[in-house]
Amino acid sequence: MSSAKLTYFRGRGRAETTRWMLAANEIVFDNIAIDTPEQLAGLRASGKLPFDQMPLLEIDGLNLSQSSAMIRYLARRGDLYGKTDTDALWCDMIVGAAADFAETAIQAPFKLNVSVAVADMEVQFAKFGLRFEARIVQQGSSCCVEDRLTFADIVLAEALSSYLEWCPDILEDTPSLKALYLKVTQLPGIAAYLASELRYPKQGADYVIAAARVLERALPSHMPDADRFLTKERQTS
Ligand SMILES: N[C@@H](CCC(=O)N[C@@H](CS)C(=O)NCC(=O)O)C(=O)O
Repeated sequence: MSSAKLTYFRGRGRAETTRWMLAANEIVFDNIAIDTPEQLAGLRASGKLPFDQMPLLEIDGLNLSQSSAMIRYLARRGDLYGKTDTDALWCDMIVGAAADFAETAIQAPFKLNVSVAVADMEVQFAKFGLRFEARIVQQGSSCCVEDRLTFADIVLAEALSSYLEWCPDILEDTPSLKALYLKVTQLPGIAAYLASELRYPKQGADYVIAAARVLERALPSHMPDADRFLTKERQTS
């Protein structure tokens, strides 16, 4: 049985699509949480981060950087990239759109309040949701590409899972998108992952604070003591 290590903050963020892809492939993995600037410095000093950024996926003797590369590696490994070059192109286009769509959910906990976050997500759903729905209807299946499960379905379902946490009724008028979401979340590997301790909870202020602490960055300006993690030099410059 293959196993992997995924190093990131103690939360979903930009590591979550990779977790879903590992789960879809039924690859056993551990979350390695980075909680302090010192741990991040140690990780950077290890030479495993070619661009000094997390997440890091250690698998098959490789150190993978860039979440977009990780999900494609796992898609090829699990035969989840479609059958033809045209299928693969559609996977890439849908995954690109899903990443734009998901970004609003990733940014939600950084927003001024829940109303602002939900309003932003509704706008983004109006832009992308109906187009995803039309694409699935056109395939005549509950898949994004032909009638075959691909990583486009998995990455899209991951984004939808966050939207649903903020806007529980959002899929009520898009039955095909809802069917895709249900199909993916019922895959054995994904269902087991979602029920496990590996799945971090919905992201909130705790995650925003933890990431700012590790990166020694300012918090969003509406949060109290927003500069608390900035080093002295950065506070005065
Ligand atoms: N495109 C990259 C973005 C990675 C990224 O921005 N990582 C952040 C944490 S979420 C980071 O490590 N920032 C520190 C830095 O850029 O130096 C990916 O998706 O993996």
